[in-house]
Amino acid sequence: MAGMNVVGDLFGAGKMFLPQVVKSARVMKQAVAYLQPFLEEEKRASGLVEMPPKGRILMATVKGDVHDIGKNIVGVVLQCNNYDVIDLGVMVPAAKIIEVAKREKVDMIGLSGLITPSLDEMCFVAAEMEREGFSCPLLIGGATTSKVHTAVKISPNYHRGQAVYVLDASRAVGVVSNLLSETECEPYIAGIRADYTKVRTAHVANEQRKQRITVEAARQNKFPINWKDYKPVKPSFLGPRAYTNFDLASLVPYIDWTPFFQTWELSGRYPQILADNKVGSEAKKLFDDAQALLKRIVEEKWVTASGIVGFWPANSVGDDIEVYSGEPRHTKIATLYTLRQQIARDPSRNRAHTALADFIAPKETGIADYIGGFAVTTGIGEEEAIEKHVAKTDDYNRIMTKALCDRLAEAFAEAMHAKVRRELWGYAKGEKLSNDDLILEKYQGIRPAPGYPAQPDHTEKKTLWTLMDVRNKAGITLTDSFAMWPGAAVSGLYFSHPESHYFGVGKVERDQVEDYARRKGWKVEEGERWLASVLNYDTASMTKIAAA
Ligand code: B12
Repeated sequence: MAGMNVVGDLFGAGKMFLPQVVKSARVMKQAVAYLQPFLEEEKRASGLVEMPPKGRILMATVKGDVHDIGKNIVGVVLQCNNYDVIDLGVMVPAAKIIEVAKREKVDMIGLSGLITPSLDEMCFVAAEMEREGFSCPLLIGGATTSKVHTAVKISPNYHRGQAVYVLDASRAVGVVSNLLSETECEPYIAGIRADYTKVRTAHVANEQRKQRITVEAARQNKFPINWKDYKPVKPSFLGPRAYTNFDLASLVPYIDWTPFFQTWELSGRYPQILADNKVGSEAKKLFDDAQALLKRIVEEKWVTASGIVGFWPANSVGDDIEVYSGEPRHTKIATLYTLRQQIARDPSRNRAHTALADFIAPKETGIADYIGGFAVTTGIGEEEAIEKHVAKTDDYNRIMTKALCDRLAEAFAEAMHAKVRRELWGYAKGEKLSNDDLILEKYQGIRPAPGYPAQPDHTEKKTLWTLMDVRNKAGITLTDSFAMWPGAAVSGLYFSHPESHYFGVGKVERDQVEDYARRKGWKVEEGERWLASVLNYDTASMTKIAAA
């Protein structure tokens, strides 16, 4: 245990890398598991008292969210530093967090979330902690969280205690030890409060500076495509087609390894990272371990790759995309809703205010255009495989398996997109691109995902699920917050037009939210809830939570 404290200190000081820490934790856990009965016996015989943990921390991925790889990493790092971690797993409702926190008398609560709807849920947990009289610190982490959101939205819901944003695993121990230190805690929290007040002020000033134009004006400046001479390619089939047992081995060449190293906090692009002066040697060991495990996952079929793709006749009507059952286009079977950029720009720069609908031929052109959709996962069997093949004490391989399944999911999306372009839709039959070019997205057409910057509304996944019966045909379900289960999953739309491209909608104004809500059959508050992360204004509902 004392050895682990050294490991923890070295990691905190930037002298050890995350994979080394997690591997050290594995040695410690395995040694402790072996020694436990002897230690107990010795303790009993000699009356020795065990060194108590430095503090007890409850961690949970919030309700509706499924990803826990980052939270697991933080948990291991904290355990290395002799903190007692109670991990409630994923999709944990606020009531359960509150109940366990009270029962276990924890010193701190840590929340994690990957997708934007989780940000609202975190505000709710903070408000519930306030209501229940908690005053312990609340740690906030996960890919979708930020210092600004923690300061502006979460903190004001929790006056009795302090919400603290933690960027990554390497900061976790420093933050926790300050918060639990008798002498440091008060000045540390005072520092955070002062910092967050500044962040809030800067945020308001920043938002006011970023002027938006009306949605009507933005529509007048849509992305211009000359439809006159354009003849869309008809996909080789219409409707959905499932691929329930896709060849795992064929996905491996499509893996983009750079994000894999990011997961392990080793920064640099693959393959250069393997020869990097600072992290190269650790990156190489990590990569070798990953290759060995990946080989087992693929050869022993630890997981099943299951996916579905579909194509439909489609035309745009304003900012909506109408999806039809077939030709002639009499029966509309769905509408896909898109959001439009509203940022005020220098008119001389002549840049459009784009919405995804701009990439589909408008209905009035009479052009027979098409749209595609997909949902893929490589997470079926993941949990079971980890339980079966990896020891409970082996955090390194447990985290590694999850990281590899996530990489395979992204690779599946990439492989399927290539198959769609070259064969299933077939609008780029002669395409020949290297893996590097694929990563650089040098192909024709895009596959934006609900939740990504071009379509920040996660609820749009529901339409895809209905159109393709994704739940039954591909085995992927949606949570209350529209996260996908299994977690290693990606879904989105296919656009084929050569000028279609990725962009960020950015912040939107109330006029567009009202219009979007009306089109989707929502109350405005519902629109504000699902678009919370891209609103250019503060909503009454959030102010209410903050004031509660
Ligand atoms: C890799 C990745 C994926 C992978 C795996 C995700 C994962 N590992 O959880 C896959 C391909 C499966 C994926 C899928 C999706 N993704 Co994704 N993905 C990413 C990406 C590129 C990196 C995330 C990651 O794994 N980081 C590494 C891990 C270790 O970091 P981490 O989870 O953030 O954790 C660290 C810290 O946050 C912190 N931390 C985390 N939790 C906690 C808790 C506490 C208490 C503390 C103290 C600290 C702490 O410490 C951790 C370790 O350092 C991000 C973009 C980015 N750069 O962040 C987008 C991103 C997270 N994805 C996003 C989206 C939208 C999706 C999808 C919805 C897309 C879609 N429609 O298919 C799906 C959702 C999947 C689902 N199941 O529902 C958005 C989310 C924001 C949003 N708009 O909602 C992002 C931000 C991309 C973007 N810019 O839009 N994704």
